[in-house]
Amino acid sequence: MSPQSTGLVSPLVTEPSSASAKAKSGGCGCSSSATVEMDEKLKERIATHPCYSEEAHHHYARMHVAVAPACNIQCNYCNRKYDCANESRPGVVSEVLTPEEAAHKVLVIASKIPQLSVVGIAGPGDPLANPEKTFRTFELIADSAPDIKLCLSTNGLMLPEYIDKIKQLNIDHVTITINMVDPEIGAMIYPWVHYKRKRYRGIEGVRILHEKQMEGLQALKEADILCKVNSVMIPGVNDQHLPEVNKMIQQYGAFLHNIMPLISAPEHGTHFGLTGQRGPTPSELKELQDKCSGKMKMMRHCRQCRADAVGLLGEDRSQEFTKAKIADSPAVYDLEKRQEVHAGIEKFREELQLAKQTVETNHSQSHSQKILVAVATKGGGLVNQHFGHAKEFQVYEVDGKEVKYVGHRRVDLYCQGGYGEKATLEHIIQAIADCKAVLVAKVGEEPKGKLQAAGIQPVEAYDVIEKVALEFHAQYVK
Ligand code: CLF
Ligand code: SF4
Repeated sequence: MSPQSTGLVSPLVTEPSSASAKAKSGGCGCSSSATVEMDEKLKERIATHPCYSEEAHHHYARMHVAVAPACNIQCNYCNRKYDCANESRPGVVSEVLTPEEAAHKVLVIASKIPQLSVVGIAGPGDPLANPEKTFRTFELIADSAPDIKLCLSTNGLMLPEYIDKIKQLNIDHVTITINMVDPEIGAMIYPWVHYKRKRYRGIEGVRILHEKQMEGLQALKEADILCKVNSVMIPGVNDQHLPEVNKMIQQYGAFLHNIMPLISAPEHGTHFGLTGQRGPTPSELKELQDKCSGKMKMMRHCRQCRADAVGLLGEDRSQEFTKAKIADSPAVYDLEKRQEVHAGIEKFREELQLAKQTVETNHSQSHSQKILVAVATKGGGLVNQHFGHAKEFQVYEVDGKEVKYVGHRRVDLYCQGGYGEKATLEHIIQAIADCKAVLVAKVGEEPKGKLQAAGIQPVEAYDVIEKVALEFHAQYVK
């Protein structure tokens, strides 16, 4: 199919001029979950946060500064000693920074990547097990880069102690990782907890952790700080239990729930990796997320970032900004330029929204058959990446009128310096085997044939994701 293009080109994602430009677009609803009422003020608070807003993650970047090496608990899925630049999972980091080095890095990156909107501290240990370093870093950033949002991710053990400090520093987004509300289940995840100079093993420690997590969640709500809860889905351990976690965190006032798959492999050296504990399949994960998405907003676009991640959520540019590479870069903070770039993004988002509404009107089909489609995108809410250049495919569920983001599938690059890798192509096809189409800017003849043979229709376009997806759906149901 050759869909008409909306002509939208993201201000931050450039593409060769061959990209055409014409008509209209649509399907709104790429919201990450069931419709949850949100007032204008709340929308504004999350509008540029790439994790709290699925829509924002196409346009705005985040970075993590790894200033917090110590941790006060042990999770059976964590081994912070392991580091590989190609590995992207929480806890993993190439180098730890001092608060001063971290603040310098933020200024350098904020000028090089002006769409940076959020700085988070997420490890490599627990930020609140390293309170001086964490809060000093936030203070330095707030002083020199006042327009950047501050974000914190913690296991929650020390959260009740630091609510006032968090509020005082204007940290408006806090994540707690809550994997259980039943300590019996928690005992299969946490072998020990170190609380106030004492180590508690087994269920005794898990009880303290659970109490502090719930206390912290409630205190965040009372302090009007937005709280996201991350939960790691561990098949056979807490997968059946997470709906109960979802229910309880809702009652305690969490804003968003992010259920992530366990990442587990023997070479990570974690307890779960070494004991052969598997992670969930994409369909198991989606089923659980769907089950929990009743009244609460679910996050489905998490990329399980490294503790030193930099860039849009789907990309990791951390290796471009190592200590050695930025040591001599000047820390110049051009607030005016950043504001100009953000204004450009907002203008583009408005146009994108209008285009989506038009398509929604034009595509209100009665046919509600749901299908999955995979999308190659470099951001901007557009189909704008070549098949061979994709390191991940975003997966959308499409019916006659709605296009809903449901997850992403990481893959190896197919195009290796001008030629395609046969084995890689097979893996990519396996990764998106449940999709009826793959929407790409371009695809070569070889992969095109193999995709078609596997029942996945390659669709070439350069346009708004929702528009291309809805047009394919219309054609598919015919
Ligand atoms: Fe970082 Fe986390 Fe803040 Fe985002 S990440 S501290 S809320 S700025 Fe985002 Fe990364 Fe998922 Fe975290 S994609 S792992 S949810
Ligand atoms: Fe690792 Fe984070 Fe668990 Fe600490 S809380 S053990 S850093 S995953």
